[in-house]
Amino acid sequence: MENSTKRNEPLVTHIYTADPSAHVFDGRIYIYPSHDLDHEQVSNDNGDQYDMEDYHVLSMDDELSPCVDHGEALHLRDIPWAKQQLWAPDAAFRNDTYYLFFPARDKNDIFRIGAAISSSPSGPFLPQPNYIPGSFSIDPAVLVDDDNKAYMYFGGLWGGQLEKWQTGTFQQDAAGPADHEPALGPRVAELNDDMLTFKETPLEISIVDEEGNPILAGDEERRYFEGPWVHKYNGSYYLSYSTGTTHTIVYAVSTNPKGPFVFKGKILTPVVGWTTHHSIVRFKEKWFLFYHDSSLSGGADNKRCVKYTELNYNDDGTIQTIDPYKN
Ligand code: FUB
Repeated sequence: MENSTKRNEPLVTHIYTADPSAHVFDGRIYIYPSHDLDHEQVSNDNGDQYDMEDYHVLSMDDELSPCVDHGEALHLRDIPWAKQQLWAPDAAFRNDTYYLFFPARDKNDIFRIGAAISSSPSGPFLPQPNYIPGSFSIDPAVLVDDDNKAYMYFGGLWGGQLEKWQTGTFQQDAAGPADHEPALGPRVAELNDDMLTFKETPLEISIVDEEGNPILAGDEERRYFEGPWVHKYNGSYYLSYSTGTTHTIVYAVSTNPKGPFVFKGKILTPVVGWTTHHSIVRFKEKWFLFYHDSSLSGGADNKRCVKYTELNYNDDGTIQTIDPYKN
């Protein structure tokens, strides 16, 4: 008999999984994670230890019900433009089609974002022959808004190469802003109706404090690092992300899907392992945080496991901070 899923425990233990993007499709929770390989790797700042080659889709009937692995949904060998490193994916449903969005290094070692399509939320997904024109960096997250407009959020520092795109073209040796300068923001681009191309040149999102001042690059407790996710709650847009070097999931709020977003606070305290990456989804009147840590491998940065827990709001719309290791 399959085991039921428990809060704050790995959804699956037969493979390593990370970077969960959760969605409700057809009344079921689908999770689109990275699939970490069981490789011994030395960690470096370029993220070479994250050498993933395929994606598996997971799903659950309900909270606490067994988590099903639907098997390989897309493999690197079938993506014509991609060379290596299938990092954090996301999925969306529109036009009666399921779309899988994913970053990978192209043949020139530049991270791009690709799309693949399926008639089923569990795949298999058929990749497009080329990456999305004008895409770069990592960690796509797609919001299909209530008016049916779709926005892709993306970008990540260090191995994710966002620093190299400050001029709009790839600059191999570009460094990030100085500590006293505004931090780099994630990018957002509205998608065309085909969901396979950008409607516009990606825009840099501004994240500001309560006084409207930009969060600075040296403010590592609050500045954007990677892993954007946008959800709506009571009509406001919540942008949540990883702070990278300080290992926290934080969030900022806006009335506009393109910002500016006002920084609010912490969602998730640091987890076991260097990276932290999450998604937020509503299911049957409850809100859930899907996240990962490295507990299943005893702390190996590149062997992570996806977990979930409930997320709660205060009356003023702020999110209660979660420490996943405390009851
Ligand atoms: O899994 C590879 C990378 O690690 C992701 O793209 C980042 O968000 C971080 O979790």
